[in-house]
Amino acid sequence: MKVLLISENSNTRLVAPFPLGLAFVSGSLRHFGHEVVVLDFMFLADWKERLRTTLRDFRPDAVGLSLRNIDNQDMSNPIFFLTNHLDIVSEIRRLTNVPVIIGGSGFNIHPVGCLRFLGADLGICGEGEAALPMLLDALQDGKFEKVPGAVWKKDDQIIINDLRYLSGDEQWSSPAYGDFDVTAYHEFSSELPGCITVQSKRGCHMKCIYCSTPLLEGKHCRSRDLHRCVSEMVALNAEKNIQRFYVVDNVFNFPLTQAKDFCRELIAQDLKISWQAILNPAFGDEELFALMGRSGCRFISLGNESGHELILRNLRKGFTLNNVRKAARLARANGIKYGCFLLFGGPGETQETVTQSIEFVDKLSPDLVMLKAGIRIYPGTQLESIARDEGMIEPDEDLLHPVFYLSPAIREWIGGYMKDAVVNRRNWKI
Ligand code: B12
Ligand code: SF4
Repeated sequence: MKVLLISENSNTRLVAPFPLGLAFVSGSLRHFGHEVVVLDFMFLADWKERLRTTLRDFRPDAVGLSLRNIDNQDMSNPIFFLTNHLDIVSEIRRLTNVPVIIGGSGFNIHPVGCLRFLGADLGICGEGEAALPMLLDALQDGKFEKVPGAVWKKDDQIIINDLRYLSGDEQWSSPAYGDFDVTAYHEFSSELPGCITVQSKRGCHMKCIYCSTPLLEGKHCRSRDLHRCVSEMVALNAEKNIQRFYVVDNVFNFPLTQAKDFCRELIAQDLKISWQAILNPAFGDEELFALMGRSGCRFISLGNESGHELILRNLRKGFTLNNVRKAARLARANGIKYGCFLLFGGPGETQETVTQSIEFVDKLSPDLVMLKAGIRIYPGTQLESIARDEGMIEPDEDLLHPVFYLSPAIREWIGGYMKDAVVNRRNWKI
């Protein structure tokens, strides 16, 4: 089949994120023998014109649209991106009547709400590599019930099929980096320097109360073939001179052996590159940090969210302040810069826990600190149950539009406090 794949994201806040998910999907469709054209809106001056000419020239049998962000997760200035996505779907509809299939990390947050809001035909919730080719087959016979993660309409109802996770490397083809302008992503500097993303595993076994990732990617880590993953970096470096990489794994340092093997693979290649990743301070020993430093890791996000033990427990982060201190010390000792992200306002947060968090992070002296107040409530999470039990959200609220949990004890005070906190602290941002 001829499939047009579209990456809608043109948000460059913090960074222009490389659309890795769509690159995986594109690689897989090609593997299954489909003809693919990719349209990436990130750097396009006039997406409407490009969409029009591509649909006219390519004449696809289906359009796959990848939605990365449905909102900006920012309570102080919430932006709901689905309104822009609706413009895109409407424009596709105006130009062609082939099926429009939606997927992507934003879509996964609220598949039914997104499908209804956008008036699209079909979607895939979860991983698209195996499911999209199956959905394309089902377009012929209408047997959507067989497609894992398919989101489809039956009479007036929207049905979501059970997800199935990719298990072996034979199902998990390499991302089609060549379908995208990797150089443009690499050279584009926003608040953070440009980089190209890679992924060595999916899933997360942690239980953070506000996070929907384990519901979508599964509660167990599934590792890719590390040699293949590193080979992708080698090829990007050799062919496109890509030097900065971002490992998007939810928790790079778990399982520990897999993280060490990834570093060893990189060291064996002796590349002149740098990379960064998101770590959970609970895991990691001296050997891991030494290997990370030797293999070119130059920045980690410590993902600590709070600097107060009670709040870490309430958020079920699974680590302690001592773990954070140790991770920061080992990072520093191995030439790795580190950033902390403080997410204020969770259950039990008070003015005292906020100020103690700030004092804790001050002592760590990170290279970057980001502050945010209010936790986006995602459907199906424990935070949703807490917010409902506390009457913080209306019974009929479906959480498609951004709704935030903010502890009443800091509601009036936190905005001004955060503004003051960043004034005299270098590298601190809201
Ligand atoms: C790494 C990451 C970042 C990094 C990005 C670094 C970089 N250079 O790219 C940083 C920290 C900078 C970041 C920033 C932000 N992020 Co972020 N990020 C992630 C994270 C952890 C991984 C994304 C990723 O690359 N995944 C790997 C790929 C392979 O997976 P995937 O994209 O989901 O693709 C699969 C499926 O979705 C599907 N699929 C994808 N496209 C398509 C298309 C079709 C047609 C089909 C059928 C299937 C399909 O198949 C793919 C392969 O299996 C996700 C959480 C998560 N676990 O998904 C959040 C996530 C994407 N981020 C999110 C958000 C909100 C943001 C920010 C807005 C936060 C902020 N307030 O600043 C910014 C926005 C940045 C921007 N300019 O757009 C949200 C988006 C949902 C939402 N609320 O709208 C997520 C889902 C986190 C969450 N649960 O809230 N992020
Ligand atoms: S460690 Fe990260 S991905 Fe895993 S549950 Fe917590 S916030 Fe989500």
